[in-house]
Amino acid sequence: MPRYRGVYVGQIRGQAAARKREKEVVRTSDPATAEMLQRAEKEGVITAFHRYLAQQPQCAFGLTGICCRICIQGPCRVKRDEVGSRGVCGASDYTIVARNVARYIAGGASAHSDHARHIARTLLEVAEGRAPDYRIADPEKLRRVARRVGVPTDGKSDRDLAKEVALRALEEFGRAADEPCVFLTSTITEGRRRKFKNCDIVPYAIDRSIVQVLHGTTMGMDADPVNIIFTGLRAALADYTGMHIATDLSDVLFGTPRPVRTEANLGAIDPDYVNIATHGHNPTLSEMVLAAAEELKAEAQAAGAKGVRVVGICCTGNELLMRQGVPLAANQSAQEMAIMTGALDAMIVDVQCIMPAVKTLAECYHTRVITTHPLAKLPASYHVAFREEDALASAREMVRLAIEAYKERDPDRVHIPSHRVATMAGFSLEALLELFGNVDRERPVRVLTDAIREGQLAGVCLFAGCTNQRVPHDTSHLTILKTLVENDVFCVATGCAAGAFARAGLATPAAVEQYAGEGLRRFLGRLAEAAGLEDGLPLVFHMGSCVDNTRAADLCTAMAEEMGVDVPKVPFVASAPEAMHEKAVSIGSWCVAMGLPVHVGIMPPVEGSPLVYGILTQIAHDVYGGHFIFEMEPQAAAEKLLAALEYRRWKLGIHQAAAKKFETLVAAHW
Ligand code: SF4
Ligand code: MSK
Repeated sequence: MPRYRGVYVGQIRGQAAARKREKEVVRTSDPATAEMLQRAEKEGVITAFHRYLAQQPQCAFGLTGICCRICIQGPCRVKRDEVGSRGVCGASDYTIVARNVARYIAGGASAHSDHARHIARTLLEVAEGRAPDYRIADPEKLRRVARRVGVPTDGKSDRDLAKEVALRALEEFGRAADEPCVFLTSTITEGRRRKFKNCDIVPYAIDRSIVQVLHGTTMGMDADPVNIIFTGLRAALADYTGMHIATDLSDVLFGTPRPVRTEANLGAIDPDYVNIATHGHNPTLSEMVLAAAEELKAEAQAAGAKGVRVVGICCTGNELLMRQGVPLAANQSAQEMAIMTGALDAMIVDVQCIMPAVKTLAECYHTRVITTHPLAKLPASYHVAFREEDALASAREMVRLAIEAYKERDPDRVHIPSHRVATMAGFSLEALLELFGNVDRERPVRVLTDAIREGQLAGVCLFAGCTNQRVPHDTSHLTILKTLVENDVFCVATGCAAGAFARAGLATPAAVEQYAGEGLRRFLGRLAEAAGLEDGLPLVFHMGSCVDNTRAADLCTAMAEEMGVDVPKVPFVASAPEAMHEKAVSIGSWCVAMGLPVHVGIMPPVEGSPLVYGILTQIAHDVYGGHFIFEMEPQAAAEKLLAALEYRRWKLGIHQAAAKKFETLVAAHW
């Protein structure tokens, strides 16, 4: 068995596929989005699908990462066909590409961790009695998190403990001492702790790790691509730390998700109701909007509606879907379609992935776009400053703006696609372990690892990530998922990838019948039977928003510990078929550092440097046991992911046999 199977080693494929992309506007697998795009064409409405085409051809220097704008002697471009071509300061292709990648990671880490800081500060305010509209919804999780991060729990009230945990979390952002971030070190294997220490990529403080990237990549600093990437990986692990804080403390405040059944897609918008879409990422806002919507039902009825209906877009949609069963209307690329239904009365946004275009588009309808965060305002939109101390009052103000807008709705302009499918969600790690625990209460993860060892399952794949106009919307997600499940891979998903599966009806038991291979079908059937679920389980398990990827990382860590190996030996892969955001670069990078093969279905701007390309696809594997697989063609990507799983299963078998034969665990280490 070769070290790699497939052709991805050292292969630079160029942007040929991207250049040959289809030129038509309707580039989506989602029937609701397709219907709205056809309508857009008819009505002359401009969407991201149009703007992407208008941007073509995009600059080849930018696409391959060899454009530097770090100082104002630039922009400098390295010309690939000119030997010795350098930036004005002498920076070569590998320095420029590596610096750009590291800055992507820092951008992603800043977004996730600032989100986390917001949640931690909210928990502190709750503990100190300054945010009366919130409560500690999961005190058990609070105690579990406290014990994990070294906060003694005995004899403490929930509020006292919440205060200590919130302060411990806030310490992670700006600790002065050189002590590792505990939300990282308490959730990874011993092997990973050692590896990160030996490679000197342990973050001591989140903010500091991000600053180190910005400092190390400013003009006249680090020119060594390996060192730059390692500095970037430290920020990526800081990103992981922030994400873990965000997920842990959101569960404490709003409840740890449990399985829910609901529906998804644009058809969830109901013309008889005042419709509000919450869009962005942070549950501190969307949970309050949902509460205010229920409270103001009578006011909506007085305005002639049946009530107020909340739907979700992007990841705050995933948060509400996971905990409250609120229907998910759209993912990132389809956010404008919700406004185009003509029945959306307000879009309430907080942070990240909100296209500035939504405000422009809303001008053509009656929709109120309401911004809420000091860092994310849209010119000429409504702004209601959201403060935790009077959260419900702020949320009521927003819902009332929606009710006012409803009165201006033009029924002749309402066009809601009928597509609306059943979906299941709410599979936090705790919920998954409970499911496995019905088969083996003592060692729940063993149910999964045994199924892999016995050949019933081929491994686990985490689908993470966004949607990206460079490829047809949702298409790569669906193609790769269908191929993997047919080959008995247990699949979990987060973010807009999970949104794609939900809206395509794949997060359902019916999809298991249609697409799952024999082994996966038997595995899911056994779990459903043990849990007494007559309707069965979904084909793919929705684990939350993009900030919740640490739930899946924790599953992988639990598998490694159950199997007695480090992560690089676990048959676990990750795929971001339509990666878009800086956050996706950051997540992919920490997944690689954790030891996972990570497929990315959009070529990031790294091809300008064969050296950096090699670091990401090969050297990373030598050092961390994880590496990137850049593959734009979804069927080929699925085959490469299957090959990576097969390789790990094969290697695991050899090591386990050697460990047994020679009675040594030496072989268990990477
Ligand atoms: Fe050009 Fe160097 Fe300035 Fe970058 S840092 S813009 S390569 S002079
Ligand atoms: S919203 S970061 S497009 S997953 Fe989280 Fe979706 Fe990616 Fe934004």
